[in-house]
Amino acid sequence: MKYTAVIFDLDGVICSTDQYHYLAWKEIADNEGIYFDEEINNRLRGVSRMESLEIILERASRTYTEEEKNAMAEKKNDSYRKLLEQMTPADLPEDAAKTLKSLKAKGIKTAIGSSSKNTPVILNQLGLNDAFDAVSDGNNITKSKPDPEVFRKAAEMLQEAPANCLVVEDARAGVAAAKAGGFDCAGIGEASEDADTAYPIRKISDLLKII
Ligand code: B16
Ligand code: MG
Repeated sequence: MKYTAVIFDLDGVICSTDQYHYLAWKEIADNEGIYFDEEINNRLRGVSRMESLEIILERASRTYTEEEKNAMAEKKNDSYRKLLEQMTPADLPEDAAKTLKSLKAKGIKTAIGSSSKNTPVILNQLGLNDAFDAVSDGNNITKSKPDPEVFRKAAEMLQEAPANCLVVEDARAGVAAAKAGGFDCAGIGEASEDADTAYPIRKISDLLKII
């Protein structure tokens, strides 16, 4: 067996909360008259909330105080949390559910490696509270992707060396984080086109052909 553990990114890999991030940021940008589109949104994947705001503000016509920025980030998070309330276990794609089950049956350890501080809320909404052997997220890191901290902490929790863990990502920042931490990476969506992605995949169950 090439890998003994899989570390999953959350937004854009296990679930489609990336769309909710987009809608919540779009509302903030529109209120301020700041240009924002899907291409800019792609740069926010895997990046922390405050760093995401800084990327959005690159297109702003004025500068914002720290107080204003904190208020905008809080407002975005409130809208985002409201959107998360609609999520139910039915929003867990069947392909992801099936893959998690198969990995467990093969004795492969699984973890979450997400930049999101809302990870516990999302896992709860999806009925995945006890689905992973470890959860490393925005609440236990000081630097977000492309820094490898979130994946290193996940590997530590699993008591596995990075070389034994496969990271699954949808974001270029996440692929860079995996590389910096010494992890091989399977990339889905935009991350499948990244030169540092060892295994481009189309769907999560493609992992079962790699492991
Ligand atoms: P929050 P991931 C990331 O999650 C998202 O991709 C990114 O867009 C977001 O800004 C970040 O979480 C922080 O999220 O505001 O909920 O703390 O892709 O690393 O699972
Ligand atoms: Mg992601």
